[in-house]
Amino acid sequence: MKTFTRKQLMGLATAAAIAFMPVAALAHGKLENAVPASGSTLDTAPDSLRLTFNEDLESTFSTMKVSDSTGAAITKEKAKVDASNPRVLTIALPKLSSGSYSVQWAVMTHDAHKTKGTYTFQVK
Ligand SMILES: [Cu+2]
Repeated sequence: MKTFTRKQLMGLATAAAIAFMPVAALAHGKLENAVPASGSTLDTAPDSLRLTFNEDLESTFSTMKVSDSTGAAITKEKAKVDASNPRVLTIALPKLSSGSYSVQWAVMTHDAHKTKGTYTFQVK
């Protein structure tokens, strides 16, 4: 087995520290929970979507869009930050027929970090 010199180990530690820095930055505005969940198949169509993040959201810059399998937007209402929990973004959904739906979200947290993501769910 190869043994490392002290200098090599210091170099590795520095490289590891640099490698982890972008990961820490990306942790801002992280989606922690989604209802309906990513990849889920639902027996009953949900009447709203609820996304929970790890930081408080800035409502003006936090949006959600839901599209059907043809890519057509099905949400008419705007996403809202929950009045009782500033980490939660909700949106009302019209009556969904069976099919696959994709959710595109983009949020800005109170410290001005922006993140976005996409996930899908299905209605039986
Ligand atoms: Cu942040």
